[in-house]
This record gives sequence, structure tokens and C-alpha cells, in this order.
Amino acid sequence: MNDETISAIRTLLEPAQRVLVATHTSPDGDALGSLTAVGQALQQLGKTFTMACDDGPDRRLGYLPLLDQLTSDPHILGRPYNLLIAVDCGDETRMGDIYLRMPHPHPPIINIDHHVTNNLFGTVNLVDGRATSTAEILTNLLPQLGVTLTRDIATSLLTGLVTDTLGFRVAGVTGETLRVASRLVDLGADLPEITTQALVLKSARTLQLWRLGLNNMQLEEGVMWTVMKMSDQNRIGEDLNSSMGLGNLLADVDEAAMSIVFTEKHEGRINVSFRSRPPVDVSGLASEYGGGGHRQAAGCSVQGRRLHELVPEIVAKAKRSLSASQHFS
Ligand SMILES: [Mn+2]
Repeated sequence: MNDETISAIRTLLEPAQRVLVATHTSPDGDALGSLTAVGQALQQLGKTFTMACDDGPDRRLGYLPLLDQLTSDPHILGRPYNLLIAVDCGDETRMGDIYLRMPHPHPPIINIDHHVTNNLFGTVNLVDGRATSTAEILTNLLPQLGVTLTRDIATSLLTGLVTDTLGFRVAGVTGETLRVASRLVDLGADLPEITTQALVLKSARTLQLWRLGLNNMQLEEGVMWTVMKMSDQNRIGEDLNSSMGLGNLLADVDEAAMSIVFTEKHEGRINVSFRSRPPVDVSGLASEYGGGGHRQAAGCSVQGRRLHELVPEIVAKAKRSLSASQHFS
């Protein structure tokens, strides 16, 4: 985090009275933890702000401070903003309609993120691909903007760290990650409670969906994949916002080097979620289809392709990438 970037952020933030804070569609714990941490920071600084996300939160994240102020209402875009702060978005389209429908001219953008594929869409970009989460970057940034880290802000930030690191056990977790987490625990954030609520608990429906996904799973040449058809999701009575951890479960299989979950969505859209263990890098595969993410967790959303064509095409590419890198033979 260099001084030039910090002072550029201060220059944009100090005069801004009306701030829009936004995060990506299908928000995870890091997205909403970071969003509510920034909201609380702006509140402390006396700014007028709106926290926006196209999709509503998972109810298990309902404990996040200020989350009740989150809005998906497109009318908020009718108001004038002096500044947009985007958190946890690898590119501007990840914000969905919030960005696409924003009237021109757009306000300046502060882009705070940790995706290695970030396209630096901001007026100022605070992007660190080595950080485990956007929340980790914010833990270091906020005090430099004059914000006091309260217990509530620490709760939001620790939620981001815990969820993106799957409880501090993924590649990329360093002593620095643990030091940041320990500061947040010292401030009063409840690590076991956050881990249970944000990471461990899941609904019975989620397991019913996993069962359908596990029924369809296939393993060939180190690639473990499954397809969540719309008809299966309808049977459970729930359409999936994400693979809800199924991809992580499949990538934990010893015989697999990577997992792919294909989820059929409305209007001919197919979401594809990739997971791997080091050293296998799946971010390139997701980027090839207009998505992005991290080395070991990435995704894309493909429009206008049929499942029976797309699945074999991507699986074949995944197998080729494994054999080319000799991570699986
Ligand atoms: Mn993140």
C-alpha cells in the first residue's frame, strides 16, 4: 500500500459528501464485510452514503453491522454522488446494474480489491493480489484515513478474512494475515461465532442441492466436475446464487487437481465456478470466458451457450491445462 495511493484516496474522499459504496452481485462474506466496514467508516467520518448491491444478503450474514441499510433499489442511482467506492470487484461489470445503469457522467471511482485479474477500472486503484481478502486491505487502509476501528467494524472485517480464507487455511494465508486477524480479535470481533455463522452453517436445502450435484459428479484426468441443472434447482425449490461451497468440496478430493461446477441460470446463462489446490491456477480458464478471480478460486458467467456444448468444451480445456502444466499426469 504505497503513500501515493493513500493520498490519492484522501484527495477524493475528503471533499466527497455523497458516497455510493458498491460490491459485486451474489455477494459473499468478503463483499458484504467490506461493504459494511466502509459504510461504518463513512458514518464515522460524517459522510452521507448509500451501500448498494444488486443481490440481497445471505441471511446468515444478517449479524453484520449496518447490513439493514443495504439496498438493491435502482432508484438510488437517481441521486447525485461525488464518489463511488467499489469493494471486492475484479472489474466494473461485477457490480451489475449498479454500474451499468449509473447515469453519466460517472463520479470518480476508488477501486479496492484483491483479485489478481483486476482490470484497474478505478480513478484510484488500491489493488493487492497478495491480500487474502478485500477486508484485509481495508484493515490497513481505514486507520490511515482517520477511522477508528471499532468492535463493529472489526466484526465486518473479520467476516471478510474468515470467509475468503475458508477459516485461514487457503494458500496465500501468511503471518501478516494472522496478525491482521489478531488485531481484529483484540478489538472484540468474535472469531468462533463469525466462523460458525459466516462459514460453517448451511441450510438443509443446500445439502439437498449438494446431493444432486454429487449424483452428477464426474472425475477424469484430475478434473472433477458437476452440473446443477435448472430442473434440479427447481425440485429443491431454490435457485442457486453460487455453488454454495460444493466446488470447494469437490476440489478437496485427493484424486482431483481442480473442480468445476456448472450452474444453469435463467435466460440462457450458465455460471461456471472453478476451484483448485496449489499450484494449479484456474484464474486463466475463468478469464478466457470473460470472468476472473483468484489462482485457486475463480468463476465466469456464460450467456447464449448450451450446457451440452459448454461442459465438454471447458472440461477439455481444463484437462489440457493440467497436462500442459504437468500438475496431473
Ligand atoms: Mn474477496
